[in-house]
Amino acid sequence: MGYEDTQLSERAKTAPETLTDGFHLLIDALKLNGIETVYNVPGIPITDLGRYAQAQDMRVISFRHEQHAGYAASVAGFLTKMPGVCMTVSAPGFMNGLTALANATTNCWPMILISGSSEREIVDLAQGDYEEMDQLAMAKPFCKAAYRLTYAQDIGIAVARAIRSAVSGRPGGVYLDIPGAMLGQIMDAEEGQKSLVKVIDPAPRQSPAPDAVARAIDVLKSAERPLIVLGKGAAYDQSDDAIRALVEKSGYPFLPMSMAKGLLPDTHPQCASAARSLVLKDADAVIMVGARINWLLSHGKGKQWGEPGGKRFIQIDVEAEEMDSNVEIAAPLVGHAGACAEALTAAMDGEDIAPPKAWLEQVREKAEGNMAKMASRLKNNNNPMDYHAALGVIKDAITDAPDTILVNEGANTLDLCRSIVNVHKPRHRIDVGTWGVMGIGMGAAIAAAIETGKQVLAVEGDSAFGFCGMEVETICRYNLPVCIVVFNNNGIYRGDGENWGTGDDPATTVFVKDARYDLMMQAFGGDGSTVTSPDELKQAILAAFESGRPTLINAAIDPAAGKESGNIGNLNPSSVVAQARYPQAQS
Ligand code: ADP
Ligand code: TZD
Ligand code: MG
Repeated sequence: MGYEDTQLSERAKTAPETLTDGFHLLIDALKLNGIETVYNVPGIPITDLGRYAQAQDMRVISFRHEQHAGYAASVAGFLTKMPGVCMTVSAPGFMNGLTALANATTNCWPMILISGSSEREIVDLAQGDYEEMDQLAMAKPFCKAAYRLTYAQDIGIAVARAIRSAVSGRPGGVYLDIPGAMLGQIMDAEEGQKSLVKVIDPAPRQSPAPDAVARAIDVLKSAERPLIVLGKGAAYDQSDDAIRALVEKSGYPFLPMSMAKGLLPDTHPQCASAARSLVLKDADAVIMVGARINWLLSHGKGKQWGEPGGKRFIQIDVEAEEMDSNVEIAAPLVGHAGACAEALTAAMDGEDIAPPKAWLEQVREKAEGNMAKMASRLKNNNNPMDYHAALGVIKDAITDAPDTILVNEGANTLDLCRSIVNVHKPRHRIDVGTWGVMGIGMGAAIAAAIETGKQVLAVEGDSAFGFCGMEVETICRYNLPVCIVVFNNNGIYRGDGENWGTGDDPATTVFVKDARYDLMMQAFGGDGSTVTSPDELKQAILAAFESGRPTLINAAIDPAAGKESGNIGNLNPSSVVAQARYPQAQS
């Protein structure tokens, strides 16, 4: 190495154009594989990496905090089926990005966190380098795969490996550690070019075996009350036509999980969202498509699911290990959602799998009844405005502009928006995902705007927004068509909580009353307004869609309208002791 280094250093003085370096090889490797956008926060040792990437015509979106850059990268992964890339500085920046990497892995979204790091020889001897941390070891439990680069000549293969790890099989987060000095290593430009690797077929399509498909058909033949549940893995697969064909050919009612809403329009006649309790309880055969039977579905057990053992499951998932995770799977179909859906649809030909009419009628009747009940609540003119009235306006706005990408987080703001606001197109709803994480909203909104160029409407609880609110500056800086509606009920779940002790501190769940979140947007040159009625909200959203400008609408919501923890209050631990001590405690 020593001899070569001297030679290259000599050449660097006289003919630098014949050389390349770690910075440029990394950029070239990403671009060669179709990655054109990076979400980052600059600093040592990656500031110049971002500059050079921009100079090489990559889109480099700089955030105010790495967590949101990371969330943006993960959402880009969900929307595009290519890993979203986030770049961070060492130790604290890396750790800020790690939450997003873990969240991406939990959601099965492909993402690569590239982080600068300190020199290994100093880290390994714990000699106290600038922002020292053994990042590779730290990252491993939080992602699907983690790699470290030591030599610039390995960048090509490492980036290829990272991309393949992120998108193949069950997608997830990948960590790529780049010690600062590696970026500065130089090598012959031609050799460097040759060292790059273009990933061929990064996520090879997996199809189920014919006998597995036949087993699934057998389950359907004996089903009286079949149901299809669509999850965000199905939405991710981008095989929208195959999923639609499965649903429509079978004629079965379908239930979309929150981010699968829009895969088929929520207004589709077979959509059973408004009869959710009924279909979960009474179905006797359930086809799960890219949806885990996890806490979001009560683990497939309990009252919600009716008689124990009363159901047989067919599960379509790219991850074989997912089968039998919570309940017995009668017919596992391991493969990509589209490939499995196609195989299952084709195998239905000539088989008696049609759903009994009585079941379809029962579901339809229930759904229509529930929708009618809801419709009247959405048109109320209560003062102060409640969630239902405000969401009625949002529902109409999305129906009139179905290309809008809806981002949604909060507790009541999330649960009510999910059930009230219809989504009409695949991958047009992004929310808190499997963890129910707060603070994903601005990263998601920015990624949605950058990756699709579409109008984004982010419906945010005031607490949820607080986790990521500083990114309104990022939205203004890049002049993105993002309209944020903050459902401002003065707090977490409700704005009327009280201190249960004798002190003067506010309750743990309340914020400054009647805060003006709209002024935050104005501070950076965007449009902001406060609204207190459904009509004002409607006008403000229309104006934002019309202008396409960064907008924040501070929507005052009745502080007493929300429920503790929204729809999942039952998950709060409780004790008889606590209930005896605090009469205010909810049982
Ligand atoms: P939801 O929260 O919408 O119910 P989950 O995140 O629980 O969905 O489940 C997504 C499932 O989809 C995961 O088990 C994952 O392995 C699977 N998955 C991811 N991508 C694909 C794909 N392309 N085809 C089939 N399954 C997939
Ligand atoms: N921290 C993180 C990262 N994720 C979380 N889910 C929470 C904390 C706990 N949490 C929820 O689960 S919802 C929520 C918190 C803090 C905020 C709810 O308040 P909101 O919505 O203002 O966003 P509503 O409309 O007032 O219910
Ligand atoms: Mg709130």
